[in-house]
Amino acid sequence: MGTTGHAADPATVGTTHPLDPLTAEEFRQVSAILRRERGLDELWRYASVELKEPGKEALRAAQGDDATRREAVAVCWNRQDGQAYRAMVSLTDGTVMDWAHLPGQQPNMTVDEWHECDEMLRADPSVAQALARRGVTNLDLALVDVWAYGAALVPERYRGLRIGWGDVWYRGSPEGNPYAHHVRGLHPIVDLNRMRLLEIEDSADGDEADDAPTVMGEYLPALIPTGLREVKPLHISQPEGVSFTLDGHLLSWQNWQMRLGFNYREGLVLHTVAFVDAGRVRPVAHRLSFAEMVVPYRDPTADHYRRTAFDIGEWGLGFMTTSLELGCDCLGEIAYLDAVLTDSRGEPRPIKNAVCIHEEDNAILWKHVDHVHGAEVRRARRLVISFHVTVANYEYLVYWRFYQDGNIECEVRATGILVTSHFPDGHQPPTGTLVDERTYAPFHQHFIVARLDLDIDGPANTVYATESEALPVTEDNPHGLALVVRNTPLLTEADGRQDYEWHTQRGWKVVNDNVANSLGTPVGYKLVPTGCFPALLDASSPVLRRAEVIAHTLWVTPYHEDERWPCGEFPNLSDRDSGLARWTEQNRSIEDTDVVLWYVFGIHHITRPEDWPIMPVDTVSFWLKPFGFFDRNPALDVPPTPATCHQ
Ligand SMILES: [Cu+2]
Repeated sequence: MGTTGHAADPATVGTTHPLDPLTAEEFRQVSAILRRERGLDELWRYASVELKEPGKEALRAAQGDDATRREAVAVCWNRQDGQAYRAMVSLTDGTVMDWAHLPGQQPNMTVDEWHECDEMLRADPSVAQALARRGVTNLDLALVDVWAYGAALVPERYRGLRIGWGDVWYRGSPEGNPYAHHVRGLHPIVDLNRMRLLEIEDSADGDEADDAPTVMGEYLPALIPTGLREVKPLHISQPEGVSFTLDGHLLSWQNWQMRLGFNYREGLVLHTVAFVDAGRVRPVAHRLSFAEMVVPYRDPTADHYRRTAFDIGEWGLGFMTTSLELGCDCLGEIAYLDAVLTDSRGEPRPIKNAVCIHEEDNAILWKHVDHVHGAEVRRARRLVISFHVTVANYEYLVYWRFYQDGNIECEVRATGILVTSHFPDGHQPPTGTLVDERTYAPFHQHFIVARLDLDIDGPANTVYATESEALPVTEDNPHGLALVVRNTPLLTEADGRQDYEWHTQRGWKVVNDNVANSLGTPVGYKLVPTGCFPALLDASSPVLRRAEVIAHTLWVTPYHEDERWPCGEFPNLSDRDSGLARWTEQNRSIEDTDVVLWYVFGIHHITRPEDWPIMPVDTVSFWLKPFGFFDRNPALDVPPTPATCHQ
């Protein structure tokens, strides 16, 4: 990761902190070491290479020798025998420290396989014939989008292979939307290791060419049926520069400080988030990231029943991160971070402008109008750290926002192109919305699992479920007005499995019972559960078996270095997850210890006609709000801007 933009200090770029992501040179070293020591040749693919982040102890002793050691973890597999391995590589010593066989595991899908598979299939005569039967003869307009399988749905004859299933799409014109026209009932099944077609499922019955509806699936200005409306220019100007500083990967703004990381799977990672309170650095979070995203399509028809994407575990938010453009994606005075990852040969693959850092005006922070003094008002400003991910047809835009009053907001916007398919004359399937002529968009859900390793004023924290309760009408409460709050400590991992409860307005406070504010109450942060929804899945559903995490809104575990992936390390072709549901069977104590919260939120996507042909952003978020972390409003010292806002 390198830095560009206004805020980076060129003098400090390149200084290595133990949490800095691997550099292009370090990725090259990893593949060179594995080539030399393990004979990795062109038969092998790399699924992932990432920094082995130092554990908490090592970080605390960051002045010591251990903290400066650089280590990487690589997952790779041999395409000939399909066997996967995890390598621990010491960059400091130039050696392989550990080489572990991973029998029966399929590492994540790679971008290279996605492209190679599309090319291979479009060159295959049987795909061409199937398309010709449907009137599509220009293969340059076709796209085959390969998806990962869940083990339960893999035909018996292909068990154990690294297989994928494909959807076929075509553009209406060379510049047209690649996902505008779905080819119904045509699904190639592929062996990704041999990169060959195993079979084509083709339900074409008769003349399918006449069957395709006329749809308007375009969004480019030249292709839409209307002209463009007028808007006047809007400029954001910070003539004296920004209020944040970016020193290497260390970001500081308005009492906040944190380190920015990036990897193939989580994309952006926020490390060691702290609030500087009257000169004291007070930890809030050790590490914040997205650990999984599960997207089951809720349509049992032949075209959609396999559509259960694990966008993080199967594909990787980092791998799917796209470059941001000034003035288009981020407006104003922007600092960018570049990222670097690897391709499936282990070669560095840079992503220019991967992460955007900027300040935004956010209307009012606080205000009061007094009849003597008049109005006293402060404008709110927030620091936004964002990255954009394109997963085939869909975009996810991730925004972490830090506020002057200690709030943290995590927002996700989904946009891009809906999966649609058409249906014959007659009734449309009941599990989607009609969006165009004989074209429907299946209902689906996006479950995002945020991994929140909070350290509220230190690692020893307890999570409390906090609920409101109306007391019954009694002599002391004659009007039934009394409202009390019940705080229930979650003591074990079984307690830590929590669901949202509307009737009690349940939320969760992460409290350090060992540290009190000046009011004498323990300091805490509250997870405000917005954007959550129930799984609505039968217990026997294969996707629930692979992603038990989505059955609850919140899980709490004691911190363990190896517990990172809630649906298991390798969800690709998984049968049952080996993540949160398994770890929490131990029912470990989560009281007064270093806890990790796994918050499940996202979009229950009941598709709309307005989501077609390109979807305006659907926005969800959750908040972490200080609750007794400060003694009073911590933003009293925010100055009036401009000064005339002060009477
Ligand atoms: Cu959606």
